[in-house]
Amino acid sequence: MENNRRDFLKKGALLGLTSLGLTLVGKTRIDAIEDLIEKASDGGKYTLPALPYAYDALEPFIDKMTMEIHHTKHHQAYVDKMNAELNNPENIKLIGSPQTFEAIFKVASKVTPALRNNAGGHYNHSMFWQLMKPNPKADENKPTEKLAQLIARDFKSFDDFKKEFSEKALKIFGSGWCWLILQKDTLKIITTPNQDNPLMDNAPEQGKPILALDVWEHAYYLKYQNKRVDYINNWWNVVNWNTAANHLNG
Ligand code: MN3
Repeated sequence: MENNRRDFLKKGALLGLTSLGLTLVGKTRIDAIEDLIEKASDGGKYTLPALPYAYDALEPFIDKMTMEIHHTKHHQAYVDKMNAELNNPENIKLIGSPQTFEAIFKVASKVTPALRNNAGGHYNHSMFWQLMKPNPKADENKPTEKLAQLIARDFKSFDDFKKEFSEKALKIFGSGWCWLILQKDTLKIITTPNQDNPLMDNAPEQGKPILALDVWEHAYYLKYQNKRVDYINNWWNVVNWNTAANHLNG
């Protein structure tokens, strides 16, 4: 964050105008996860980013009620609890200032479990919303250009990649996430439990997140009940490959 912007936010906080300051300075929609990271905070608070589409926009693959509850209840709760935990002296000492995601994830194994879970929850969901889009031509939904080439190089073909990703997502025991990550120059598929992610110091393998899938039951249970496999198969129709491609360069 630029100094003048940070000062502005600080002054806003002093005047009790933090949320107004963030609204005026920030974007109403995040185009990239970096925009969200930038909201981190010398006295500011994290806020729930707006969805980049309507709650019913991903129908029939993901239903309106699931999206609305997932965004306004689950994601909002992660944001609120993250903000609360950032005031915990134990966390303040470990993270330093500013309290960016990068700074938090670097010491994820040491901060309070509540901060690790809720900061992960806020980051992962903010990324997840951007990685989906309404798609009238769902059956043509594929990565293009550089990302398509890297997937073909590291997984043989797009179909092989989809198969491996879907199988790993299906096998996660309980709640967690499936990720496509860039590790050095290689694409890999990994999974994490709970709200952990590949940027955390405790991740089974670290790398830059390219694609993410939430397989918590709250992401699909209303429509698909116990059939996680149907949710995963349908989710491919709404993947936003442009966002994923942008993560390669981001
Ligand atoms: Mn979720």
